[in-house]
Amino acid sequence: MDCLFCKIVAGEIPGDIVHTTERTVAFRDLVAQAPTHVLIVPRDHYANAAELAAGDPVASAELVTTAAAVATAEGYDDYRLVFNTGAGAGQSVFHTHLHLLAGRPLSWPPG
Ligand code: DGP
Repeated sequence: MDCLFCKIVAGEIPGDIVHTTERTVAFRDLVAQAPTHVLIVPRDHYANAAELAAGDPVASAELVTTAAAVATAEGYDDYRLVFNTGAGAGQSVFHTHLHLLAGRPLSWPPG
């Protein structure tokens, strides 16, 4: 399967990896939208958050606990977690990824 994030997980292409767990890998977003912008992905390929939650609920929960650990490690109590699902909502890579954004004021609603 030609999947960018599978290749980062496998070490086939470089990623700025900041944290790993049994089921997840966290690496910095190439197009950072905040001082901390990290993507947390499952090691296994699922197209989106709902498919991951249905197929591997333990890994799904681990995305969130990994994001919290990264936020804490970077010194943030306040942060935003985002799953874009579908091209119309801004998803461009179809391997589940949780965006962790922190380090600047985050307005609501998002754009
Ligand atoms: P989304 O638009 O929600 O599918 O998020 C995909 C993110 O992936 C986007 O914020 C940019 C990031 N991205 C795209 N290509 C690469 C890459 O090669 N390396 C890294 N680290 N991030 C990437």
